[in-house]
Amino acid sequence: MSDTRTHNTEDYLRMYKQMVRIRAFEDNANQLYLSAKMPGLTHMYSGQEAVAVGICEALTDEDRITSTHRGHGHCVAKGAEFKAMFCELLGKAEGYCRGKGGSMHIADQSHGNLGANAIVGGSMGIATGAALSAKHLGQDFVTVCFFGDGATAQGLWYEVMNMAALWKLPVIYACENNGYSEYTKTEEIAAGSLTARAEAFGIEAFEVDGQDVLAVNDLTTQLVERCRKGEGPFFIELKTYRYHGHHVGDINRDYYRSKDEEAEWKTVRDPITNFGKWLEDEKILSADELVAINNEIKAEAEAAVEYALNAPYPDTSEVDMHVFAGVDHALDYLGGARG
Ligand SMILES: Cc1ncc(C[n+]2csc(CCOP(=O)(O)OP(=O)(O)O)c2C)c(N)n1
Ligand SMILES: [Mg+2]
Repeated sequence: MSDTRTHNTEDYLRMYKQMVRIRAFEDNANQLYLSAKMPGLTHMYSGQEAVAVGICEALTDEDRITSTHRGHGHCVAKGAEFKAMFCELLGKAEGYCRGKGGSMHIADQSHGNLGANAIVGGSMGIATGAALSAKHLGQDFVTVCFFGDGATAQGLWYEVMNMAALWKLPVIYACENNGYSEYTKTEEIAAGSLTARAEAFGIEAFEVDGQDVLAVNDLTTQLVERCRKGEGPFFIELKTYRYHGHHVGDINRDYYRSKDEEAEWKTVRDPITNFGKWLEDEKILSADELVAINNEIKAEAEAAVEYALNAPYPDTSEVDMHVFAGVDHALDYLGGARG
């Protein structure tokens, strides 16, 4: 673990807890899906916790993020509550999007989370637009755009990087390179280095170990401060790994990645175990305290699942609520032809 910035015990504790909370959330979401209690599809964030937590810990509630199809970790790290998240996954009325978004479309505006997006690369324009609006309105919030390595194949990224660099927008493009796009290794589809692509637009680019929460946090803190001074945009490539298959039902992963590779990331490179060990070595937390935190969070997640399972579905009268910008807009859009 690298720790070049001064954190206090509270900071360390919050970062550790947030990583454990993401893992606990995903373990429960996985179980819900496997026991056929959850509709739709979901993509687990387990293994990538240090990225979301290291980055979001450097942001305020006013700072914005945009997220991806693998976005539960971003939501939790940016302050979302378990109950409303599980309700959203289960299509319940108390979900963040009143149950209409599901796993891949959670937004939480109260914490600056502009939303996840099932369209790979889809949030790049939204993040850049948010940064453009901040600049024009003289607001000093920063936007972090999370996306995967596969999304760097989308033409939109090159369009928004050009604009962001020209107009010096306060946006950080954070690429979570987990080594795979669905079932294909990144090195089989991406020529050259990702940082060089950002540098071609004159954007300062960085690579960081995405399993080291302190390294991620340290770098992001510096870049957020620089963004606020008008020195953005920036690009960060975070090397990480997803523990599950591409999605929860992906049973083919034995064919595209080896068990040895998986085992190495899940043991010696695990971001939570390593941070826990470091906290113990530095005498910040004892082994017993770490176990107590884990148990407490596990219980919190299980109680939230129970709550969501028993929560009501939205009333059918809400079926077209929040689907369009407004009923008048919807009628215009439909040419007034709604019966
Ligand atoms: C525009 C678009 N093309 C294809 C897909 C299908 N798809 C969903 S996830 C994914 C791979 C994304 O890989 P990456 O960006 O590396 O994210 P990761 O799944 O590894 O987190 C693809 C191709 C999609 N959802 N949207
Ligand atoms: Mg990927």
